[in-house]
Amino acid sequence: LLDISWFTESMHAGHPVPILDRHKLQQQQVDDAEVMVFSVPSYACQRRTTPDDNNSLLTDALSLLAENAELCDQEGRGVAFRRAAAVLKALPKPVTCMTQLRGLPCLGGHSLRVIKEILDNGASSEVESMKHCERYKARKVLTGVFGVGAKTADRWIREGIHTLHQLRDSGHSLNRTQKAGVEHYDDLNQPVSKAEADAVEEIVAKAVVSVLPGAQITLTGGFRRGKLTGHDVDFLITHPEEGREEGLMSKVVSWLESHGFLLYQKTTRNSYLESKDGPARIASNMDRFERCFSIFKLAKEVKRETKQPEIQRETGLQNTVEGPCSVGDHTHIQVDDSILQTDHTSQSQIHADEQRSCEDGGLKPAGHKPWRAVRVDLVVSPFSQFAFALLGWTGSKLFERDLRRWAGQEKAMSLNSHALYDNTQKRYLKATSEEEIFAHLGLEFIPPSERNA
Ligand code: DCT
Ligand code: MG
Repeated sequence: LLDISWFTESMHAGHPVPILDRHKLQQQQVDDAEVMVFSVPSYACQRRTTPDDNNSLLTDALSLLAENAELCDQEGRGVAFRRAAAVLKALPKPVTCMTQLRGLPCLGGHSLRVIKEILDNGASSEVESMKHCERYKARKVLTGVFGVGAKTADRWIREGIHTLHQLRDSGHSLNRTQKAGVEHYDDLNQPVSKAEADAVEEIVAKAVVSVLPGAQITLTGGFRRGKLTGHDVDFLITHPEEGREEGLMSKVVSWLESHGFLLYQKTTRNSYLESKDGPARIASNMDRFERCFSIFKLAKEVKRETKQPEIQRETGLQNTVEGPCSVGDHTHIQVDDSILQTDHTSQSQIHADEQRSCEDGGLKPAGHKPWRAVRVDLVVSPFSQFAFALLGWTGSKLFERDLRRWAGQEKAMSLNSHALYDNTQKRYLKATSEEEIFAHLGLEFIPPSERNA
């Protein structure tokens, strides 16, 4: 842990340090042995970051600054604060003094000032004043509406709209997504629990197997990384026979709609077949899979066992995942009709109760409605791209960003959620598991539960 490579690298920019200097430096570090100096690699995809955080006071502050930068449409500043927070999140112990941070990567002047102030005074004045800033609060409220981004929020704020009431009174016409966002505002801003994610998984599994036996669904996103809550639930769907997945999404969506599980859905069709440049040459980070952004209507009191005897899980294509996220990593669905009996009952109960509940447009207390709205993302991938899609959709966002950066800067490769292209060999590198992709990239395999950068 008394790693001085940071010093030699930064001071000598790649030139070897005379051996004597190295000894002197090492000795100096040993003299300060009371202070544990941390060392972490600079790419998030080289680090193991569990969902635990030993430095949440610092990382919360930096994440808030990142969020504010993103809300102001300043992506570069946002990423810089996200990187600083991620480095601190990877540390094995709480930081107690600035000396421990010497030479850590990704800590810029601004982040270091914020950290120092928190270590000295317990809080950052910048972060505290930001939290109370009217503009920040308005941005947060308005971008909290599903379908409203930073630009739209800012336009409204310039017109004096700071709250949902003011938005309603403004007479602005909202698009279909934003209307759903306002209507289910409170529910969608309430974190989704793992139990709720499991309940959604059961429903999606039933839908998928009903319309295409043999299809497989995998819980991705934060829940696959072992997080206990999330802002949505993400799923990847595929079928082992390439081509069978075509047309699957619309059937799944129809099934879910006809069973009363969807409050909102918007499906974007896949566009990889239109790409003439090949799957790895996509300019934007957005992938081209068929995707459904949806809002589920989830019964609040789901009378289910927490174990899921109806669903047989098997591991095939994917990794063996260690830790808390191994459950549900890959679901091969064979569902007994009994769970749907429960679902039917709860859904019809919901419809009955609904008649009595008042529609409030998301602006009145939700009352005692027996369901809650949950954001769910469904993605369909052809089997040959599944490992890349799984890696891309597991996250975290910073882990993914750094995987792509590592591929480009260190390996002359292009990685996205469809493929890996080797620019030197001028060919695609195939993979049927995440492990193979890490191996192609010359990286130690990091399991999902340690990708929480
Ligand atoms: N993703 C990505 N780049 C983006 C958006 C998403 O690489 N711009 C990947 C990484 C995570 C995954 O898709 C799912 O996205 P989110 O649901 O937004 O992230 P999450 O980690 O699941 O976060 P949460 O737990 O809040 O849902
Ligand atoms: Mg998610």
